[in-house]
Formats: sequence, structure tokens, C-alpha cells
Amino acid sequence: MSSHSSQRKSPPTYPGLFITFEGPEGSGKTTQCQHLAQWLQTNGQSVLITREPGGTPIAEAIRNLLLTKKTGPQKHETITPVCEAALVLAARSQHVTHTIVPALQKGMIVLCDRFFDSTLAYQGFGRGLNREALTRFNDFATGGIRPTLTFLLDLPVKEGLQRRKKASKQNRMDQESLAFHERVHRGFITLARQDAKRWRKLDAQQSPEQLAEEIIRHIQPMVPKSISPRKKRTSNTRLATKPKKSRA
Ligand code: ATM
Repeated sequence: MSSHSSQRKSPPTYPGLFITFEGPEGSGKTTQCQHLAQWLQTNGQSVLITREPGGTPIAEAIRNLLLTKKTGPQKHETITPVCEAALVLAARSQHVTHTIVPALQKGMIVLCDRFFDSTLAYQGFGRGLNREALTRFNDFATGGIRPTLTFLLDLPVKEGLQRRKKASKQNRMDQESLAFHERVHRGFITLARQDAKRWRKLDAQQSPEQLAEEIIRHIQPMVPKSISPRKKRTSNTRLATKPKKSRA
């Protein structure tokens, strides 16, 4: 075991539930996040949907810098892999501190479209940066928070890129070579294998409806027993506005 991993403190825990969606381009993460959020809300849960890079105004500004295709004087200056990693992690520090942790402290279910596994896949496997250094830097930026559950929406790389082209959603990363995207994809598969307890690898080639059903089947045992939204509202109101009087 490395000196770093042996020194790493155990990750912080919160009353809420932290769930992430990972996968290559065009795998349908955003749609599935929204679908799951709807299902959870209908079942009385309090949900926050967010994404990376992004999730706060400053982190969204960093996202723009990272993903917008370069024009003007920036056009000829490449973003180095280290600069890319530092920007992603700077955005994550803002996101974890100002959005994710406060929601988890309130007991919410946080659904995040990409998180640290994307850093390992894109900047680690894709760009070739040292994965242990990325993990240390990530833990420094975030306090070491980890998702409870991560869905890998798996799709052949070529199909994902085609889907993105069709949707005209090209960003700076989409323009990378096929070999880069293949390395990223292999990275996700490796990460999912290394921590099978946290990951659920799902086939993103099935229809969005089938995929959504499969996701719900995995989530159902993890959320507090489903109750009707009406019942939940009543019990929330009671707790918030009419605390039980003490018998004393
Ligand atoms: P999406 O909106 O498709 O999730 O795009 C976000 C991009 O940010 C994605 N690439 N594309 N195309 C991957 C990239 N990214 C990283 O490179 N590292 C990270 O840590 C994260 C969270 C995202």
C-alpha cells in the first residue's frame, strides 16, 4: 500500500445520499439524472441535481473556460493537461463546498452528472497524468468526499461520439482523437472493476426507458422506504412548524 493511501483519512459522511453518473460522451447521463430525480421526488425524497465541471457560478465559469472551443487570441495556446486538471479540481472545490456538502448535510439525495471518476478517466487514463497525484490533489480540494453509488452508463465510444455529433453538442473535449476517447472509456471500465461495490455498470445502448427502470431497481433498496408525496408533505410540515411539545 502506498504511503499516501495508508495516511488517507476516512472520507467524511453525511446524512444525505451522494450518487454520481459517469460514462463516455453521449451516454445519456443528463437525461437519466433528470429521470431519477423525478422518480425520487415523486417518492417523497428531497433531491438536488448538479453537474461537473459546474454546479456553482464560479465552477460554471471554469467549465466555460475548459470546454468552450477556443477563439481569438487564445486559439493558439493549448491547455496543458496539468492546467486542465487544476481547473477541474478548482471547480470541484467550489462545487463540493458550496453545493454538494450543504445539500448532503440537509439529508438530500444529490445526483451529480460526473465527479472525481471523470478526472481519473479523462486526466488520468486519457491525458496520462499520474492517478495517485490526481487522487491526492482531489482529496486536498474536496476533503476526500466520495459517492455512495456510481452508475457507469456504458456505450461504445464511436456510438457516443456519433450521438453527440447528431445533437450538435460538440465541446473542446469532444474534438480529441478517437484514441483519447478509447483510453477514457477503458479507464471507466477499469475503475468500475476495481470498486465493484460502489459502481453499477449499465448498458446505455438499451432504450432510455429501460435504462431508467434499471437505475430505479438499483436505487430502490437504498432510499428510505417510499412514501406518498402527500404523506411526506404532511410529516415535513409537522416537523417544521409544529414541533411536538415536551411532556415535561
Ligand atoms: P459533459 O457535459 O458531456 O459531461 O462534458 C463535460 C466534459 O468535461 C467531459 N467531456 N466531454 N466531452 C469530460 C470533462 N471532464 C473532465 O475532463 N474531467 C473531469 O473531472 C470532469 C468532471 C469532466
